Amino acid sequence: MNRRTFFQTFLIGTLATRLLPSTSPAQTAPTSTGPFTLPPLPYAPNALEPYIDAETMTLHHDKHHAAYVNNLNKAVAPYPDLQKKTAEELLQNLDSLPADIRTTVRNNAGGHVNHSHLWKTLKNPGAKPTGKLAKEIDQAFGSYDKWKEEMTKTAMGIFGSGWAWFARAKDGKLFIKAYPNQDSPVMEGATLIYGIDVWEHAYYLKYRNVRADYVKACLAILEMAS
Ligand code: MN3
Repeated sequence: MNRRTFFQTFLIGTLATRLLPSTSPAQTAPTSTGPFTLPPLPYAPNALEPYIDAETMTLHHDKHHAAYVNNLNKAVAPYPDLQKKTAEELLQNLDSLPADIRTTVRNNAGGHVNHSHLWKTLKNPGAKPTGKLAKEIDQAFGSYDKWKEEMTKTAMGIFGSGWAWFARAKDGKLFIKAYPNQDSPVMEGATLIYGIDVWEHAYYLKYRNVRADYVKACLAILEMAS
């Protein structure tokens, strides 16, 4: 680009910026298009305070979860057949995916599915599970307090980034298990019930390095999807 072209481009760019209304569609359009979409948070970002701060919720949902959705859309963009599948179906059939996108789909479909469930299971104040699920927890873990101990132990035992998941296996059995990165019980055909996200992006602004306090906060606002 020569000097004259540069200034012409600069001038046109400047004029265009000034002429465009501030709410132009170009500025509010989603950053990526594709079959997968970011679900809205089902409450205001400050709804979980003081347990989870509004800034963390906003970044976690609007940036981190959005990035998983965008990356998943980019990964399946060259594959029309895969665009028709749900994120859960992709995760349950990783071996059948083209090798060049397998890891990307594992990480980002996992991130999308895990976070989509997470938002639905947080409520301030949280509530103890009731009904059939409460009875099943007592049978499988001894009591709700024992279940909480097991969740805490699992969440605290994860080295690096990952999740502690409480889920129902294909055979109907309840289990608690640690998963690295964005791996998900959904990969094994299990149904998600409640997860604790121990990636530092989920807590570092408020809790810094003290994961134990964050895990305690999570268990105070949990609302199981039964
Ligand atoms: Mn997260």
